[in-house]
Formats: sequence, structure tokens, C-alpha cells
Amino acid sequence: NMAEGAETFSLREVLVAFTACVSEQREVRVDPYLAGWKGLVRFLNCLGTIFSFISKDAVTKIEIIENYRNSDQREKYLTVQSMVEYELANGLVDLQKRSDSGCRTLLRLHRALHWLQMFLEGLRTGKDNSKTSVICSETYNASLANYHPWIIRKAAGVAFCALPTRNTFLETMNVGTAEEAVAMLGDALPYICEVYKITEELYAQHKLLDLP
Ligand code: 1PX
Repeated sequence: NMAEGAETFSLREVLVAFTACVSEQREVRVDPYLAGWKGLVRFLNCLGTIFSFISKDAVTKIEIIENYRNSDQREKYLTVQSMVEYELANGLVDLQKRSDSGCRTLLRLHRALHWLQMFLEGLRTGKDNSKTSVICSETYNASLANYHPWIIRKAAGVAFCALPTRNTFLETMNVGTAEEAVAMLGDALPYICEVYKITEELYAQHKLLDLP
């Protein structure tokens, strides 16, 4: 529902979740990671129903991991590191075919986080009159699109056209003026980059970056 909580909902609170992800031992905490994604999905839903197919897929993936966090094995899923260790040690990660392991599911969100990082950086450094749709499609094509079949890429391209101009988009974030939104992005991005980098290194180390 678009009207629901629209007045109080700010993207600042969403991006703050990502600042809480990295622990002192440089582990990625699963709960704030999922909280960050949930907030992003909520924001995406405010942009219109044309993005529903995207938010539905994200929600499905968030819920798969949330279910592990609510299961008897919840402590094993406290951090991305403990999840990888537990699932690998117990043969829960299928390397041949699609499964619903935490590792393969989080990998999809991890790849999307790479897109997010580039998109937010594009927004932050873009000119006032830039088109959000162009920033979005360029960063998508440079990242996530490589993992998507033609039909998804096509649908995504159509949806991107519905995005407002950069300034309107920055104001939709509810962080104040466009300048204030840009400043907030500059503050939040290093945290998102750090979460991405730690996860990427962990997955590379365990050869999990190509999980089906
Ligand atoms: C201030 C800016 C905030 C922007 C918030 C945007 C939140 C975006 C949330 C996107 C989450 C996308 C998760 C996609 C995971 C995925 O790659 N899934 C595919 C593979 O899954 P499978 O289980 O089959 O291996 C799945 O096929 C995906 C289907 C849905 C289409 C995904 C298109 C993603 C486009 C990302 C750009 C979102 C545009 C937002 C515009 C602002």
C-alpha cells in the first residue's frame, strides 16, 4: 500500500541498517542485512506496482533466510560467516542445481547489493538533470543483468522507464532536500561497500560465487 507510512518513511533509516551489519570481528550480521533489504523493498513498492515483480522476488529471498533465522538452527544463521560454515560443513549447499540454501539465496541479494552500490553512487554523483532511468539501466547492465535471462532484463528495462528524474527521486527518498539526500548517500555508501566487499571475499574464498 503506497499511502501507508509514506510520511514517516525515510531512506535514511533503511541505509542505517547497513551500517549495523559489520561486527567487530568483521562478520556480516544477517538480521540488519535483511532489515536493510526489507526497507529497500518498502521503498521500491512506493515507486509503483510496475516494480512488483522485482520486490516479490526480493521478498521471497528475504523470507527464505528469515525462516532459517526462525528455525532451530537460528544461531547458525547469525552471520553470513557462520551460515557459510554451517551449510558447507553439513552438505546443505547444492553445487549442481538450484536449491533453497541460505548460501545461494543470499548470493542473489549479494549480487543485487552490487547493483545498489553502483546505482547509489551514480545517483550521488549524477548531474541535477540526469535521468534516474539511465543511471539505473547502466548500472543494472553492468552488474545484475549478467545473471538474468533475456525476459527479466527486458521487463526490468521497461520498469526503469517509470523512474522519475534524479531530483524527484532524491526527494522521494524523504531525507530532506536533494542536497541532503546526496550527502546522506555519501555517508551510507562506505558501509554498503564494506558489507559487499566482506561477503564477496568470503564467497570467493569458499568458491561459492557461481552457486546455481
Ligand atoms: C535509493 C535507491 C533505493 C532503490 C531501492 C531499490 C531496491 C531494489 C531491490 C531489488 C532487489 C532485487 C533482487 C533480485 C534478486 C535476483 O537477481 N533474482 C533473480 C534470480 O533469482 P533466482 O532465484 O531465479 O536465481 C530473479 O530472476 C529476479 C527476478 C526479478 C527481477 C530483478 C530485476 C532487478 C532489477 C534491480 C533494479 C531495481 C530497480 C529499482 C529502481 C530504483
